[in-house]
Amino acid sequence: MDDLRDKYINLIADAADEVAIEDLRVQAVGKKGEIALKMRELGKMTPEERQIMGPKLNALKDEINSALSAKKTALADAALDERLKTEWLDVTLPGRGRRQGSIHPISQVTEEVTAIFADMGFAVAEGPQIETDWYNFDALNIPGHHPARAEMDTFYTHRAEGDDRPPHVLRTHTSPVQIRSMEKNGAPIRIICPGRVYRADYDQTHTPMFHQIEGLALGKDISMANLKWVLEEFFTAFFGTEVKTRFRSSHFPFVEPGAEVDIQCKWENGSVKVGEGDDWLEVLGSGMVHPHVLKSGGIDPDEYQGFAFGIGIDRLAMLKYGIPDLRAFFDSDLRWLRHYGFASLDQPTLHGGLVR
Ligand code: 2U9
Repeated sequence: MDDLRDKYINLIADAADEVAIEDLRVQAVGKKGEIALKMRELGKMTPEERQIMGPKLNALKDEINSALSAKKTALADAALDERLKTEWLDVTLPGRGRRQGSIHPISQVTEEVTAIFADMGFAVAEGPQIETDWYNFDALNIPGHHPARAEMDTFYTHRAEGDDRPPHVLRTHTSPVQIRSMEKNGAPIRIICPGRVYRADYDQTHTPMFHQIEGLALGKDISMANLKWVLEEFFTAFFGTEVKTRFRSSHFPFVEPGAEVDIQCKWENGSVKVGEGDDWLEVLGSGMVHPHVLKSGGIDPDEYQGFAFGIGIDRLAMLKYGIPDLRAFFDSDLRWLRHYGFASLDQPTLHGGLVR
């Protein structure tokens, strides 16, 4: 019994890993292990011998089991110590930088412009980019023969052969949105319509897709004076400095009278500064909505009248943020986007300030 005990206690002490411990367990105290064999021999003994040997064998079995489990714990602890020595990390190291996207100047300026007009009570309206020729032209007092249709370099969709219906167009301005809004909500109304528009033109100052914001305010007592106040209020908030405007009489089929609007500026070393000097820069078209257009939108021109205006977002962005070439806006060049883009958590707002 003592030999058996010494043998297993020594073997357990020398075991190198958990596999060896398991082998020893099977060999010593398993169902067919050495202790079990000895237990079987009890049957051949006299009752007196059995009374002595039985408890001794049980005690030996308990002792070996305890030694096995103590060694198992010691081995697991040692393995953990070993892992902790090699597998560690320095939580004080700086993190790996993640590349962040940026807000495109057009999105930025659209947000700025809508915030300013929202403050003056204008809601935002949107509509489809593919329009019928009625919404894009006829409803806006531009009939089929009108030269303005040709001047707009319109993109037409294709009709199947034998289909004589007029083709759809890519909207050349966001004005159809205002017609749809008039139809849907009637007057009074105060909306701005930002969005993409399309004209077949491409050079340093024109891209076939660009962005406009148009505004419409209809009521029973709205005049050009209101238009002038709203626009001056807008430019002053947008450029962060008092901006004078100059209205020049002009013609657009959808307004009567019509006016082009210039803002006060100064040229300095080839770049333009808004809100100072005595030069003028044309930025906007506007006027009192033509009675034909009001009728197209289902509004009685004897009851309501109001103003409308249109402005290019891309041009506004170039002016405010000193961006030289319009075409680069749509090249998706990451270097350009990083340079001219805005941090998503650093968006100018009306309350936080629109100008840095
Ligand atoms: C309705 C009635 C009238 C919107 C107007 C202009 C004049 C205009 C240009 C400015 C720069 C287009 O992006 S641009 O090239 N826009 O000159 N826009 S009046 O008149 C409307 C619109 C909708 C129902």
